[in-house]
Amino acid sequence: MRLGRLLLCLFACAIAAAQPSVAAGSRHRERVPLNTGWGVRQLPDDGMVASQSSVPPTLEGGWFPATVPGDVHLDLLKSGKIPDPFYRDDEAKLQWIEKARWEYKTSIDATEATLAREHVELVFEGLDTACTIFLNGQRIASPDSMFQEWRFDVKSKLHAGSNDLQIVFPAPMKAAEAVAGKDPWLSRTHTDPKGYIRKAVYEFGWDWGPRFGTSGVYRPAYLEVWDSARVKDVFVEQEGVTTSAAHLDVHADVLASKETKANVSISYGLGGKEIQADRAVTLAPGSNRISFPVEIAHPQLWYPSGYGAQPIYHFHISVKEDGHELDDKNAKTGLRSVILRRELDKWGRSFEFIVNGIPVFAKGAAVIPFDSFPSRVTSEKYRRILQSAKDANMNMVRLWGGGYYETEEFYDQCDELGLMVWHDLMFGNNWQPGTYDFKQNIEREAEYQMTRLRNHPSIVLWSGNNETEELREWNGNGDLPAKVHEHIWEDYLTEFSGILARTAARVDPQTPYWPSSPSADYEELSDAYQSGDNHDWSVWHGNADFEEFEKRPWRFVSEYGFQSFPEMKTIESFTLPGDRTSIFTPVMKAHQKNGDGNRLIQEYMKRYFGEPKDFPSFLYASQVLQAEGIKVGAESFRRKRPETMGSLFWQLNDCWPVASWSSVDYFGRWKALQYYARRFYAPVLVSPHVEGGTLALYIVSDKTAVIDGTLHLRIMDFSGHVVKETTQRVKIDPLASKIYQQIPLVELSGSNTPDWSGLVGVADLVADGNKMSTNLVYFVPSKQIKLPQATIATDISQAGDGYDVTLSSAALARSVSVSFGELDPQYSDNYLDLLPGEKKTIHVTSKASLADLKSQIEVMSLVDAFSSPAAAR
Ligand code: BMA
Repeated sequence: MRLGRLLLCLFACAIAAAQPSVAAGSRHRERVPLNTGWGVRQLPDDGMVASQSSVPPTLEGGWFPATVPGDVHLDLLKSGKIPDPFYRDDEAKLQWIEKARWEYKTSIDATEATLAREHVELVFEGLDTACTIFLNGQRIASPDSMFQEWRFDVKSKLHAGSNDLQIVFPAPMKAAEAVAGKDPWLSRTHTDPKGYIRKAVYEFGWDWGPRFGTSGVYRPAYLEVWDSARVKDVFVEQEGVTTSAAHLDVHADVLASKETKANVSISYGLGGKEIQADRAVTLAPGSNRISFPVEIAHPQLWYPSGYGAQPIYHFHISVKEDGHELDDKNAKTGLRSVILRRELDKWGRSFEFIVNGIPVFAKGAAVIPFDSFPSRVTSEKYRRILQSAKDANMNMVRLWGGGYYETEEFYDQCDELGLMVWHDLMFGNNWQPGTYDFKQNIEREAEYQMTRLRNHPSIVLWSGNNETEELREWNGNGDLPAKVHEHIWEDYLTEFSGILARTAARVDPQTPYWPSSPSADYEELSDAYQSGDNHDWSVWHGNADFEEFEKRPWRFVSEYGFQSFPEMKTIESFTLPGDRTSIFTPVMKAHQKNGDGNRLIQEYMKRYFGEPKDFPSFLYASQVLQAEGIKVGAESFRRKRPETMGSLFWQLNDCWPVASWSSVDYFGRWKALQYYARRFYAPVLVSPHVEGGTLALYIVSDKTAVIDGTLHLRIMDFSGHVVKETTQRVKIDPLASKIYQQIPLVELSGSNTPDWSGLVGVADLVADGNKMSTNLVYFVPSKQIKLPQATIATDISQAGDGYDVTLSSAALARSVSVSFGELDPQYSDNYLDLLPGEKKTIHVTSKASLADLKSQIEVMSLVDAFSSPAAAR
């Protein structure tokens, strides 16, 4: 018996053993996971795409183990057939995988009990992407979207015992081109063929991500059996929610295969069981909606982080026939009201999220896929990144439109952490096809995803796409013949302001819909009239100075950014020593996906700081540069409240180890920007700003109540000599930004010929004895600041689950970073400014010994990164 067939039998036996079976005599809906015994092999390129072949491949052998959920890159890696795709420049060597055809195979052990059930359905929650499914050699279907559930009635195609399930994945681009080829407009619109299959576009490479066009069963697969009726969905529609009452409609969508006399019961509450009700119904064949009106007096409301708690109410629906439970389903949600307020005002039309009646200034960042290989993202990874967002005082993340719809785990954590989700639909930076099939496909996708996700209180906006409306102005579309351009635009409007907007209104009426990011909903804009959200790429892509952010009249900034390198430990994960001699080595450039990005970082470095003395210093200084740049933007946008009501910088996370705009790297290590974000997104921020020959001390408060505090200003030189000091009692307005003190510069220096390059302003805001915010301001451009050499003393002592590292310096030390060589602890803070003579303590969570920490501690401040103080200027 040839090896291939032997391997297959081995798989089959393993399956029979492993596959749980349907309980005999049960009438309850059941699932039989299909996540064991999978094999995968490469198929010869037959030049055909799967949808054209109605018979499964018959050739022998070539199988190796596969994991479901998973994908072919990870299966090849696990079988040692390829090196780590992220290592050095191996990405380029692995492009053959995307160009190959792959076949996945397992067998389904169908028991008598399974086949005795009225309905036996084969369900795939996520197939990446275009493929053909065969069961016992029979073609079942040819899915073409990774964003929909695929469910097939297979009862008649199964027989008792072992059944062969095969899935053939053609090369993704081949499949896409085959579909594109059928579009009569393609030759005129030149629409990118990859848009014709609904696959996460980042897999084809992005300006922060590698190209790994993978294939596989990337979400759970199972058999689902049921009788008479099953609960498709439970939707908790929030008709009206205030602090005094919540008016809900709990809809149970029940699919019945025949007329069924049933009893539907509901129980709900914070604990899920407090209140019960039930009703006798006659289910008609097909989909039935049974709705329970629910009134909750003085509900506990769900608030974004920083405004309150995130209580979750639980709901349970059960459907019984003759006392037998046919199916039951849980649902949970947080009670809140969300409005996207867009009202005319002196700046144009506002763009603000009103949650439970509170105008919330959105503070956050964009989230991209957590890994190049979606199926291997763990809940720990979600936790590390999303908890990092909350710990940095963020209250919103924007799920960017070039990735994929996330797992329940992601949204559950956002619900729990109070992170609002601006949810792009998965359309990124490309004109989309306008074919009838495509429009049907995306409507099904939106219906499925919005139904799946609508109970998550964290989702506060559905946004049609990323930067596709914006394409109208650039990307050469202007060169297309007017008729073609008009046709593309008509399709765009039909899809993003028609089909998807209507689907959102029908499926999730309480969540606002926005056609695109950025967009002004097609309003004419001018400097005097601003509306909608903006992607401000004047800095970085526009090569402008950071100060450019301060000139912007935006209503809501949903993207702006600057790049940096990750820290040495992350760089070491994909390089050899020889790769780490310069940021321009081939391997370092292979981990920079934004073209000449490394040169742009260097150019800004010279513009603001100078040339770092070596490779490690460049890494460090790039992070400080990024953090200082984004700080200018974030503080300016917050000072502009209520004209500006949102700041979401690009980007929070990485999908692999890379130089990028992220603030937290692929391994979850915080960059300087994340520590800065915690400060510039603080609930109450003192933001000193030099403007109009004065120093204006703004205080921005996201608090809902007035705060009594003390504003303390010291102007000092870099050895701590204070030349001017003021203290002022302040009553801080809630939910507002205001100047609380403004002093002409001439009054600040305490000298007629001040050397501003040697002075710093320190603003402290204290309330109830706590320092709410501290911020420094310089009076000359960064490059002219005469930073002194600073000797930083460290004292490490055991404390709690780690150590306290206390830092002090006789001279001002900017952006002091503490690290510990090979050790990889977590830090309560880092990249902080040390004022002369003032101690600062960082708590380090680590299991290492005190001796290890003492021997490996490394402290660097900005001046140290440059060969001499002058160089830091
Ligand atoms: C915007 C984003 C992303 C991109 C980023 C940086 O375009 O929407 O597509 O990665 O800028 O260039």
